[in-house]
Amino acid sequence: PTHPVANAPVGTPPPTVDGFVREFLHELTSNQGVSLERSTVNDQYLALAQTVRNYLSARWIETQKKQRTTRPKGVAYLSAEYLLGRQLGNNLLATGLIDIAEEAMKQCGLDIAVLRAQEVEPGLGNGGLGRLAACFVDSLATMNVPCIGYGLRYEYGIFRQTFVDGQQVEQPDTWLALGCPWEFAHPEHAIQIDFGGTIETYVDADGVERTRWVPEWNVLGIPYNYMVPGYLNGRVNTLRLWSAEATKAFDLAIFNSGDYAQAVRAQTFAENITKVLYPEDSTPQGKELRLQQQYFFVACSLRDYIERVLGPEFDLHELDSRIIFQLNDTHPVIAVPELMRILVDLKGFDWDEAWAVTKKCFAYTCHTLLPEALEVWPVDLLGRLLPRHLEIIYRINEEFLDEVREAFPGDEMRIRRMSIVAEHPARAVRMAYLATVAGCKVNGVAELHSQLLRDKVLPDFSQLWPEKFTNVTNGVTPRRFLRLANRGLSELISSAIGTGWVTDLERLRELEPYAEDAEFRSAFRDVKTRNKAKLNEVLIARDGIELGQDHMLDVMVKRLHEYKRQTLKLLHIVTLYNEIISGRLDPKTVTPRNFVFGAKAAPGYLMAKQIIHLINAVGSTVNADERVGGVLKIAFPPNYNVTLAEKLIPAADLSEQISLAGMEASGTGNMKFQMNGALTIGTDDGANVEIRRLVGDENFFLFGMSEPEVAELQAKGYDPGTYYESDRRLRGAIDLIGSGHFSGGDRGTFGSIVTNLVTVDRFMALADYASYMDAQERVEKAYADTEEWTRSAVLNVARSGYFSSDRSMRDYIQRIWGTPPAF
Ligand code: 26Q
Repeated sequence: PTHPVANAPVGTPPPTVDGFVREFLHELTSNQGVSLERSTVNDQYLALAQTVRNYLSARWIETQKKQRTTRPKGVAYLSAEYLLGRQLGNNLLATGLIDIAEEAMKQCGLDIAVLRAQEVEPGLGNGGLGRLAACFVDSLATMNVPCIGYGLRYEYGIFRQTFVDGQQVEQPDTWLALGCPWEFAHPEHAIQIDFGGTIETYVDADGVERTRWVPEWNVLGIPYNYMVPGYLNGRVNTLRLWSAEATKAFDLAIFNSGDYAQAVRAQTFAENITKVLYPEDSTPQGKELRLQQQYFFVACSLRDYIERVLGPEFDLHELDSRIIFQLNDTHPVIAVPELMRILVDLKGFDWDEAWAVTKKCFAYTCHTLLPEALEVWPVDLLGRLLPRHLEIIYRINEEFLDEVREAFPGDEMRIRRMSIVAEHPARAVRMAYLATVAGCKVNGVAELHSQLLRDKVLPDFSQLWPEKFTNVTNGVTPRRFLRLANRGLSELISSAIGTGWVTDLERLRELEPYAEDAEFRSAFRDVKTRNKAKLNEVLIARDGIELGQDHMLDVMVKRLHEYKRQTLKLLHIVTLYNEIISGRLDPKTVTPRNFVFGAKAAPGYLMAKQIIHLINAVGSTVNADERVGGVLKIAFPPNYNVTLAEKLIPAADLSEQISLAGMEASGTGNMKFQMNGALTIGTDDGANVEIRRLVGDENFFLFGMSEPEVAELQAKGYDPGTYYESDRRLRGAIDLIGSGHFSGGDRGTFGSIVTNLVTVDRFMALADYASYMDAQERVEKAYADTEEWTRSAVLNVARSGYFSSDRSMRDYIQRIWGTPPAF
């Protein structure tokens, strides 16, 4: 093998191809119950996965054994989403078994690529936030930091997107249908979780008045464990996802009443809690089931950590010496009153004691700036589902507001502004405020975002507690998104600077001199060309999509949101098209380009769905128009997911990061593209700011208003109509859409997009249009100079080391967690 094999537990012989073959055939016969000759690809995939799982589980047990003796402080990452992507390739990489497994499969007459393609990725997240959680647990394992990731085992992950007549249609994601070989179910460790009911006060044995919760119903939380292996270091951390089932007690009571059908319904009711991932990633609807999900996983996780990890002997006054709970956005914030309830109601702490502990055990990461994306729970809903928690929140709020009164005497406006409980339009709990009050630290996810968080979203809080606020810029794992997804580039890099970069990405700096090396640049281009060819194969097989040959690959992949401005990208394309068909632009002078989109719209987000329809309509019209001569090709493969990202990103030349400045908290796709040698066309938003600072202006296509300029234009009053009136090309593009040209002559189909753009344009696409078109012209010029472009691309890779999620984890450890690596 060309790669070292992870340290095995003492006494284990090193793996060999023969041994691997034996183990694989054993799994096939004993687990799948089939012979190699009669086995299906799914049997073969499951047996291969099982073989890798066996190898990892030995290390997993070792890791836990060590932890039980050393008792280090660990991280509990609380996240409602983990967008893991396929596991097999990653686990082969982490164990160093890739080459052995490939050879072993070959000896069995199998192609490992076919087996790997059989895996359905666990899509247990919406987008950036869920993928970030997956990158973070990968990095922590690789950096030898003890961590448990806690979350939800949704039976259906993010929906599978299909297009019917260019419109999005959602299908359920049945990721478990063919069996998931990576999970370890532990029904014997089920935890009962209560809901509803009332609270009552009583006098305890010491004559102290106390409160208790008399719940009305409950469910069981069943833990499913997943292994999170570090890269070639023998550590295997745990991801523990909870699945809801009906409790026996619940069933029995109803069975005893003789109503069998009702009892079965009760079961369904319980199982509903983890049935499906909510596909909204902004403007959360205050859905009761969503709150049930949040409390369910958080209550399971706290109980699990306190009772099973720490055990009954542990003195909970010292809780912060053993754990920090990192809140991935506000989704798990109900953990704060839950910990208070455990300490006060169940463990007999007095309030102040409990609050002192709680405040040290939580830290909060915010991932948004959009006001409508801030989670708020109506008081009546919270009171119905979690009456005791609501009461605890009220008390936290009272004491907090007393503190504000003391700091700002007489400032009643401020007190009303800062209250955790909003009074208008309806009484509701502001989860971000609760998280900020309870958290020992609050962080944004890129420098600009953290600044805006302090200044615009939580200004009163940052005045009160300036030292609470910090930044940790996001990162992505170089194992999955470079080493695994781009084997060609990885090998080229390693041939130049060795393999150390995989766990120390700043070493990519050593590539800088190679940007000046014509031979290296040529090899670099060959890698891109091969990645493009592989992408073409995938798109043909997957969707029957044929891209243009020898075209620039321009990619915009991310959730569909108006603030991300897929419409601005469309206006660029439609402008080029309109200029060509009206004879003002000779297609022979246009740089041939493939424009690839990938985007899911939340099912209830109508404008987003219309934009998807428009992208598809423009695509089929432009692709079929002979006047274009094939220089513009638009592709919108459905169901963009982690698996497709791993194919698209390594092939890309140009990365589109074009959100309105001040709207994208960070972006993480932007980092993956840079790492794979795409150049960015982008606004000064989110982590683009840091990307540009690192690669330099000459290696980045900046356009558009800055955040302060956006704020200024907003303040003086924005009128998109003036841009429409005064810019001929812009007007031409918008009018072409409005004319029905892309909708069989029907002006109504995209009428609301056009009207919205010209009259409202909340995210100011028209204001940035001219600047974007300019930047695209600079892109064309730059791309024409192949050697210069490659030089820039190499420098982009060389300067991407900062965006490793290993660095993000170091920053969290230093600035927030105080957890030393446990070597
Ligand atoms: C909340 C309540 C109810 C239903 C759904 C939700 C919900 C679910 C998911 C709200 C938000 C999300 C996801 C947000 C998200 O992905 N944000 C992105 O996080 C990335 C990682 O920090 C950033 O890079 C992106 O800029 C940010 O948009």
